[in-house]
Amino acid sequence: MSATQSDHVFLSLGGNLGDPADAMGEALRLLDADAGTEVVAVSSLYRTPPWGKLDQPDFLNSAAEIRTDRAPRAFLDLCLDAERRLKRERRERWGPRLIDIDVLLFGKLSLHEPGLDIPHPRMTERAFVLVPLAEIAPNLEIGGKPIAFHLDALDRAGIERLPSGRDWWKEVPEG
Ligand code: PH2
Ligand code: MG
Ligand code: MG
Repeated sequence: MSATQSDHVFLSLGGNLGDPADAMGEALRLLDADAGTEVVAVSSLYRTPPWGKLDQPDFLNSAAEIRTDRAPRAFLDLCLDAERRLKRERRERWGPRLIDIDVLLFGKLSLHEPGLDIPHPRMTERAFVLVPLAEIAPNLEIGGKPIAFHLDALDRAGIERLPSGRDWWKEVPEG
C-alpha cells in the first residue's frame, strides 16, 4: 500500500482490571502520536457485562475511528506495541492492568493472515463491540448490512453508556 493512501480503521478497546479508561486513553494517545496516524473519533465509555467468561468484573469498552497511512501489518504492530507498553508499565508501577485493542475494520480491506483477520470475524456477535461502534459510525456497513441490522440481533442488556463524552481519552490523568 502506498504511503500517501490513508485508510479509515475502526478499533475496539476494552479492559476490566485496574483503570481501563486510563489505559485506553493512553493507548489512543500513543496511536495519535504516531506520524501518519490520527485518532479521528472516539466513542463514549461503556460499562459492559463480561462476555464469554462470565465470572470476571465488568468491562469498560469503547470504539475508535483512526486514519493511518500505515499498512495493516505495520498498524497492527503499532497497536500491539501500545498494548505491550501499557501492560509492562502498569505491571511495574501499580500491578496488573489489562487492555485489549482489536482491529475491527481496515478501510474496505479483507485480510486473512496469521494474527490479522479483518474484518474481525466475530465483531457482529458482540454487543460490547457494536454498541460503541454504532455511536461513532451509525451508517457503517459490515458485511454488506447496516450496523443497526447487526445490533438488532444482539442482546444489549446491561450495557451502560457512561457520561464521559467523546473527549475522555485526551485527558492525561494526574499522578
Ligand atoms: N473482551 C474479552 C472477553 N469478554 N467482555 C466484554 N464485555 N468486553 C470485552 O472487551 C471483552 C469481554 C476478551 O478480549
Ligand atoms: Mg478483544
Ligand atoms: Mg486482542
